[in-house]
Amino acid sequence: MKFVSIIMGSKSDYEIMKNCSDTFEKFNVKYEMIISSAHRSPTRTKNYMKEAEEKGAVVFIAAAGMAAHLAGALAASTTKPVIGVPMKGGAMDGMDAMLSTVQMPAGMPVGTVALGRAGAVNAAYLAMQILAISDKELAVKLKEDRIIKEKAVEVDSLTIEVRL
Ligand code: RP5
Repeated sequence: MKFVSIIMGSKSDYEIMKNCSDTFEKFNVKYEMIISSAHRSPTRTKNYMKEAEEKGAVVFIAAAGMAAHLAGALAASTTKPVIGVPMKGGAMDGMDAMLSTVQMPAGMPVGTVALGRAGAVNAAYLAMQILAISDKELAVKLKEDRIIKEKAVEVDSLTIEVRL
């Protein structure tokens, strides 16, 4: 069973990361979601990651704020793709998490997405695009979703459009 694993550093990350799991629900993609911290529960994080890989996790999504080391810590112990979602909050409102997540050393990638809701949603889309390489049905769903989004732009425009 292939699935995506979502790990967040704190319950305070859940409100944003629900946008990630909701996106998987919308596309009927299997996922697991847990809270585990690189700093507060390093053993739980390490053990979960090993178990998840054994069970079939093919992509990991890690969300953390402040000195955000969760995605990097996961990337250190797997060659599966790791997507990092920096969380807003703290004294620097996410700039610290964004730099901590994105600035990985060469050879240890973390695909870092945006801060906030867009990042949580895009983490799911990026994971699905990875899965869709070997899942034709999902690839079709993602293409259909793009068409829906494109049409929505035109529909939205029509409600306010002014042209000469
Ligand atoms: C990080 O510290 C968590 O991912 C969270 O974004 C941030 C603050 O955590 P809490 O103090 O709200 O639990 O590890």
